[in-house]
Amino acid sequence: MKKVITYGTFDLLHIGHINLLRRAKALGDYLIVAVSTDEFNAGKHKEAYHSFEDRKAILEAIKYVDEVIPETTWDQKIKDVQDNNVDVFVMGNDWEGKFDFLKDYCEVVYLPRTEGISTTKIKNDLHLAK
Ligand code: C2G
Repeated sequence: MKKVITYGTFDLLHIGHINLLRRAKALGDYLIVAVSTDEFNAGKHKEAYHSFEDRKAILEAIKYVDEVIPETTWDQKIKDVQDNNVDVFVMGNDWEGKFDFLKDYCEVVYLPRTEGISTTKIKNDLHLAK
């Protein structure tokens, strides 16, 4: 069984997230998503609208996703890859090159981002909505 892993906040779920998850799953048979905890997000200077528990439950409801684990630190990736026998690590290409150190442990794939959508854009557009 070919196992794939990806990481992210996945707040205000949108088509960019779904495209990423669909394409990540297509690279194997089993997709693990490590979703950022609220505390970890604070470290990314991000404050998610949905709580960790809700973002986890939302991801678990997506047919491409087989398992959701917490992302609590930047440096858990090697251990996650080893502990879960992961074959492929996938991220959107806004992270191009940032996780190449994982190439010693698994395949590393950066996928093109979906243009024109982001959680930040949604928040800004809603804020401007009258
Ligand atoms: N994404 C995408 N297209 C978009 C928006 C996001 O392909 N229009 C991808 C991102 O590249 C990422 C995933 O969807 O691979 C999740 O995006 P975020 O929730 O913004 O994740 P991020 O804050 O980048 O956290 O350790 C890694 C970090 O946890 C990644």
